[in-house]
Amino acid sequence: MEFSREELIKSVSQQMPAMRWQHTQGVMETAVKLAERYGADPVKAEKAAILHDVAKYWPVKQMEAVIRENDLSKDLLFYDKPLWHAEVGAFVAKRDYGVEDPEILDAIKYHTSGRIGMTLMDKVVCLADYIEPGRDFPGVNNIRELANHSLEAGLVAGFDSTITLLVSRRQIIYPLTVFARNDLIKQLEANS
Ligand code: DGI
Ligand code: FE
Ligand code: FE
Repeated sequence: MEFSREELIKSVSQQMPAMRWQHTQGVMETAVKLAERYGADPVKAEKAAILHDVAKYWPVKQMEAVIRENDLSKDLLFYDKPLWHAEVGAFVAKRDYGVEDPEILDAIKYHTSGRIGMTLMDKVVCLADYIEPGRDFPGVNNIRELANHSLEAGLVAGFDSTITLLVSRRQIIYPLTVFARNDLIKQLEANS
């Protein structure tokens, strides 16, 4: 069954603390704006935004089981747990919320890491996650500014901030994040 917008909002909001739901509402609003600005489908962008962090508060063991028992990237298990909710979220969107649209499912799946060849929808959701009004981290206003002109330039700055943070903490970087960043720079160079 497909959920209506209202049913989706009701169910997803109950699965997270109020703060995280507030973040999700910010991502919804920002994803719709970016979709309108850059020619993506705003209804689909909002739906992906509603669901993007649906698995954020799942117990680690439960996420691990879903990754092991289903067709999800097994290499995730070797990398930081904060990455897992993205692929698990896409799985949940399909299994529990009846979402079939690959554009929406991929935007959820790649919202944390990005990927090579990000679709317009992937870019809209990932960038909205970085710049929604509730976000406050060093450089966020610069990313907001860039996002007015270019999805790709905004995303490169977003991934740079994540990678810089991970490096400063001596944390492991998920290779897909680096591939996504490099690919976006290639796209910017190709269009300059
Ligand atoms: O779920 P959100 O907090 O809204 O944002 P997100 O889905 O972008 O998750 C960001 C978290 O993932 C942040 O705490 C950093 C962490 N993370 C760990 N390793 C990596 C990583 N993020 C990326 N992009 N790449 C990594 O290698
Ligand atoms: Fe997330
Ligand atoms: Fe998020």
